[in-house]
Amino acid sequence: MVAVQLGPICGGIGGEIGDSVSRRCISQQKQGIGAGSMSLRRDPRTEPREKDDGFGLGDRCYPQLLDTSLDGELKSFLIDEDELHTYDDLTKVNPVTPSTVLKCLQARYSVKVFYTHAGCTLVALNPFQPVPHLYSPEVMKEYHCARQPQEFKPHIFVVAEEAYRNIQGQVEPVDQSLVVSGESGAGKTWTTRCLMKYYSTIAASSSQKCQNMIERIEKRVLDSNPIMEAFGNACTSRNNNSSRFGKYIQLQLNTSHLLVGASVQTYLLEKTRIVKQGADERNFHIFYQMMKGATEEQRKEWKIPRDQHFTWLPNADRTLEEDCFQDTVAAMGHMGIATETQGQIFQMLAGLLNLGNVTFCPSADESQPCDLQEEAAGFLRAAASLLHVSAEQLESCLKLRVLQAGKQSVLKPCSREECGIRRDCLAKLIYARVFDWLVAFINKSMCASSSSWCNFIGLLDVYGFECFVLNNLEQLCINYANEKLQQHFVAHYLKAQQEEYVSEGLVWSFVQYQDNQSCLHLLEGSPNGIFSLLNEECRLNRGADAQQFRTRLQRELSGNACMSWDTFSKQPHFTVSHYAGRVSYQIEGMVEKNRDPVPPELIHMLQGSQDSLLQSLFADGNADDSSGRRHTKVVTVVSKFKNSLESLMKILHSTTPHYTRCIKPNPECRPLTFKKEEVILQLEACGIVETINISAAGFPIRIPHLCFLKRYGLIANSRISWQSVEESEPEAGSDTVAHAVVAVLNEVLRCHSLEPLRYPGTRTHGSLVHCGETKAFLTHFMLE
Ligand code: AOV
Ligand code: MG
Repeated sequence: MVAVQLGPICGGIGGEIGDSVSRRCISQQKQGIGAGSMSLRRDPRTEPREKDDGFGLGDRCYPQLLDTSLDGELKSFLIDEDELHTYDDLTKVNPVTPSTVLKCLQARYSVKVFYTHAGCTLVALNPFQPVPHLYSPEVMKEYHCARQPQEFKPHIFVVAEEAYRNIQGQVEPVDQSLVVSGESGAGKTWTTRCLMKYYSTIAASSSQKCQNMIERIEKRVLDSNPIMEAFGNACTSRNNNSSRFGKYIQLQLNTSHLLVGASVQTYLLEKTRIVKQGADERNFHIFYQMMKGATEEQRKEWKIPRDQHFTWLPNADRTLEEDCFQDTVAAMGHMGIATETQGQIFQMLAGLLNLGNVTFCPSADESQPCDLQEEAAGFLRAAASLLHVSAEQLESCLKLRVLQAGKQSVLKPCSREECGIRRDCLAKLIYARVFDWLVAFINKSMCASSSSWCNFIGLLDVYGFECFVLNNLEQLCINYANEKLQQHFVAHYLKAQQEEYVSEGLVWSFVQYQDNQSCLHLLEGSPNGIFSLLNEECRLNRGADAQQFRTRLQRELSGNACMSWDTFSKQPHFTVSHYAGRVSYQIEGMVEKNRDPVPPELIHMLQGSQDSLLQSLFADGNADDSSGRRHTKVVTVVSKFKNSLESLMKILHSTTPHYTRCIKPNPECRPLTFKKEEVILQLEACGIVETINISAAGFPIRIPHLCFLKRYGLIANSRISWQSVEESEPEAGSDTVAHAVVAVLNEVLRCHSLEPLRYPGTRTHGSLVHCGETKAFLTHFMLE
C-alpha cells in the first residue's frame, strides 16, 4: 500500500522527559545506535539453564539486574533514578537494555503507574488490586475526546482510541485487531473486558432515536462476559479466574462508527477440567455458583443437597468473587435465554455433578459387567433423571460396549477403568455441547445483520502461556496458540517493518530478534512435527501406548534443538523450548486425548433424551467425527485446533494489529508486588528490547498517501494539483501523489526552518523525514 509513515516516536509523545532525552534519542538514531545487530536475548536453546525452578522456566537470567541500586550503565547515561518513573515510553530510555527497561517499569509500578508504551506495544503491569479511578466513564471520555490521546498518560484506552480512530480516519477503513498477550494471570481477560466497556461507552449513540437499540446491544455485548467466564473460566494454580478457552470478539461498527453488534469465536475449551482438576484447582465456576447460589427449591430439583460432596467439585469451600450465580443468571436473562431454558441447562450441569459420583467395582467374572459401587446407584438414578434418560439405559451405556460383528451387534462388558472413561466422556461431551450452544446463542443475540455494519474491531483474548507441574495435550495446545501469536507479532512487526524500511531504501541496520519459527516447526511441521506424529499415532489405531509414541518422537525428532528428553522422570516426558520458557509434557494419555473418541452408544442415548434442549444438542446426528468407529476418518483435537488457529491468523493478518503485553509482576498474584526475576523473564520472552529498538529507530505510524493528503493537504493547498491527484491511481504510487505529499512535508519542514526534501529523496534531517520511491516518513510534529 502506498503510505506516508509518521515517526519516529521518540522525542515526541508525552514530553515529560525533556528535550535532552529526546535529543539523545535522535542522535542515537543518527548514529545507528539501538538499531545494532546485537541480540540482547538469551537463547534458551543454546544456553543451558543451570537449574530448573519447578515451573520449567529454568534458572533466572540476568542475575546482575536483580540488585536494587542503579548500575554503572545507567549512571553513565546520567539518568536520574528519581526520574525513572516518568518514562512514559520505553523508547525514550537510553540505553535500551533489559536492565534499564526493567528498572523503569519497576519505578513506575512503585508509584502505581501500570501502563507504559514500548514503541508499537503497550506494556500493562497487573496491579492485582482494583484501581477504579483508572477506568471510570469520565476517564474513557477524556481519552476519547482528546485531540491526541497519546498526549495523556499511557493507558489501554490510548490503544483502544487509536484503533477506533484508524477505522474512522482512513480512506478505506481497515478492520482493527487488539491482540492482548501475556502469561496466565497477567491480565488479558481483564484488559479485554476493559476494552469492551470502553467501546460500549464511546461508540454508543447519543441520539435519542437509536438510544434503545444501542443500549440493548451494548448491554448484550457486556453481558456475554459473565456468561462465558462462568462456563469457560476456572480457578487454576496460576489464576483464580483463568480462561480455559480462547476467544476473538469482533465488535461490529456501522458507517457512523457506532457499535451495532458483536460476534465471538471461541477456541478449544479445556473440557477435561470437567472430570479432572489439578491439585488445588477447581472445576468451571458455574458449578460452584450453582452450589452456592441455588435456592432450596432449586437444590431439590437439581439434586444437589447443600452438604453433598461431589467428586468433580474440589475446593468447594473456597469462596471467590467469581462465585456469583445471580450475576450469571441475570446476564443470561438479558441475553434472551428464557428462564425455562436456563433451568434445562442447570439441570444438565447438576446431572453431570451427580454423574461424577458414579463409581464402579471390578467384576469378579470378566464376562460380566462391572457393579456399581455402594451409593453410586443413587447418583446414577439422579443423573439419569436430570438428563432425562432412563437409568437402565445410562447404566448399560456406561458398562457395555456395542461391538459390530457383521450386521449383528454384540454387547461386551467394559472393565472398571473403561466404565470410568465412558462416564468421563459422557460428561465432557455434554458440557462441550452446552458451551457451544451458549456461544451460538450469544452470537445470535449480539450479531448485527451483515448489511448494518461495515467494519469491526477484534479483541483477542486467549489462554496465556502455561507451565504446570504436569502438562499434557491441553497445555501443548495452549502454548502452541501463544507461539502462533508471538509469530504473528514477529512476522508483522519485527520482520516486516524492517524489511519494508530496507525495500524503501532507508539506511537501516537490522535489529536481530528471536524468531520462534523453529519451535513452531517442531510443533506443526509436516510430516515430522509433534502434531503430525501424534495424529499419525491416532490413525494407526494401535492403542494408546505412551512408550511407543515416545520411541517414535525420539526417532524422528532426536536432533531437534527445541526438543529435549526428561530422562530422569519415571513417566515418559518430552520438553519443548518455547519462546516463553521450557515446558515438560507428559506423553501418557496424550494420544487418547488427541483422538477423543466418543462411543456411539452415548450419542444415541442423548439423542433419545426427553429433555428437548439436550436432545437438540445432539440432533444433528453429528456425533462424531471422532467417534472411534473404525474406517471413519479421525479428525483429531490438534487438527481441529490447528485449523481454527489458521483461520484466526488469516483474520489477524487482514486487520491492523495493536499489541498489548500484559505482565504478571509476581507469581502469587499479590497486590502491588514487583518481582524483578519474574518480570524480566516475561520481557525477555516477548522480545521487548528488540521491539523498543525497532520502534525507536523506525517509523511506526503510517497513513496511505491519499488519506494523508486529505488530512494534511491543506497545508500546501496552492502547490497541489488536486485534479491530477484525484485522477491518479492510488495504489500505483503515482508521482503526482508523491509530489503532493512532498509538497506538504516541505511546507512543514519550512515552518521548522529545516531543509526541504527532494523527490525521490533519501533520509534527511536525522531520521525525521524520509521520502522514498513510494513511501514518505516524517516525525510526529505533523500531527500537531
Ligand atoms: P489472564 O486472562 O491473563 O490469565 P486475568 O485477566 O484473568 O488474567 O487477570 C488475573 C487477575 O488479575 C484478575 O482476576 C484481576 O484480579 C487482576 N487484574 C488484572 N488486570 C487488572 C487491572 N488492570 N486492575 C486490577 N486488577 C487486575 V489466563 O485467563 O489464566 O491466561 O488462561
Ligand atoms: Mg484470561
